[in-house]
Amino acid sequence: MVANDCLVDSVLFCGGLLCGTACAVAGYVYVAVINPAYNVHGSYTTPIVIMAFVMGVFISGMATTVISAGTKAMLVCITRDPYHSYCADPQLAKDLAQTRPEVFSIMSAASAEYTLIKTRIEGNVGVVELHRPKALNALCTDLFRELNDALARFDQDKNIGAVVLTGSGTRAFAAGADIKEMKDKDFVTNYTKGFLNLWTEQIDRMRKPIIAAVNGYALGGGCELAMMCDIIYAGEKAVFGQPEINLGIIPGAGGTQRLVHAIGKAKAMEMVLTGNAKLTAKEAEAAGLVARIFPIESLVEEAIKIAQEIASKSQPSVQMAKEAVNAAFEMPLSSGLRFERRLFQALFATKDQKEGMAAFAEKRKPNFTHE
Ligand code: CO8
Repeated sequence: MVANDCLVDSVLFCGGLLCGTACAVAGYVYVAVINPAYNVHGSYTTPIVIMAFVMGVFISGMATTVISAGTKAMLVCITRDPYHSYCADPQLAKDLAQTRPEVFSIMSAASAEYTLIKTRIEGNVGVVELHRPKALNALCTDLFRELNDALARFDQDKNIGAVVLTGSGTRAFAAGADIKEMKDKDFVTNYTKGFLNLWTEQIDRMRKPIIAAVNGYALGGGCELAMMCDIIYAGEKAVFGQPEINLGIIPGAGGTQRLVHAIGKAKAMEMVLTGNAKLTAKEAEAAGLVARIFPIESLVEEAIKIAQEIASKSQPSVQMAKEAVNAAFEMPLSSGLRFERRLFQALFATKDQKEGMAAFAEKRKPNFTHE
């Protein structure tokens, strides 16, 4: 960025000088050649040339503001990298991307720089891999900063219809929150700084579906992170557990709530109170926590395939369907049914509903435009 900024500013500075010189030459030509009668004593030449130069620089200065903004915006579009081509302070840009994701909506997460996660795009699907293999992808503040940033960008990217979240390697999705980072925390700081709030805010407000592909351990915060997603697929060796009680704490991001909804009170209570009762992939599937099990080597590929299928549908319908299903956790049945009915009725205002039904009647595939 700094390099690009310097380049842009140098070009504009030279442009200013050139513009000033051109005006000075024009002034000289006017008083000395075109209209010498105006300057009979020759005494106006120097002041007029100087004034013309100053005016030229001033005019180019005003133009600079406009051109500079335009040029830098163009650089963002071309390089698709606002952290390093747009803003002089990459950390500031990252903070801004987190608090104001819409500012970076033209950018894709696939081109951003991360160290604790890896991202890529496969067709219309954004893929995020938690990447701390030596710590079994333990979840720390910096990892969540990157994860939230990537998710916000995928949510803003209109070419992305769904996201797959997985862990690097085959041993772990995530072995929980980073115990070494957490061990010295205290109540007052946790409370006043809202520990965990920032971690979970972005994933909670995602409009697009997220599929968790759980390849190995999903323990503590890892299990909770998987449950924050909309669908969980498991590799054959996946293990789900809430071992927090063994550390003198309890689950803090859904382990006592979402788990109960997913597998019922008895199993959830056993897992949370003993910390040692874990679910294998098969048990998790039987209990309803996991939608399907795949061989470990094809897990992510299969998850991406299903995410691509979801991404190929009308995005307004997919997002409303997600909202309606999630409402079942929050609302009494009668309110949930009313909410569902309103969304159902509203979808008849979309072009995709017309297209979907016309395509069925004409025996062809629908071409959704997400409008
Ligand atoms: N935090 C930090 N480091 C970890 C974690 C963790 N949660 N889990 C594993 N590691 C590290 C180990 O310290 C070890 O590092 P090193 O090589 O430097 O010593 C490395 O990963 C490999 O681990 P092990 O040698 O222990 O590997 P094993 O195969 O012997 O055991 C286990 C694997 C069973 C997963 C074991 O590592 C373990 O029990 N880990 C801790 C699991 C746990 O207690 N998780 C819950 C943490 S508390 C929590 O998650 C609170 C949730 C808060 C909300 C979060 C919101 C999203």
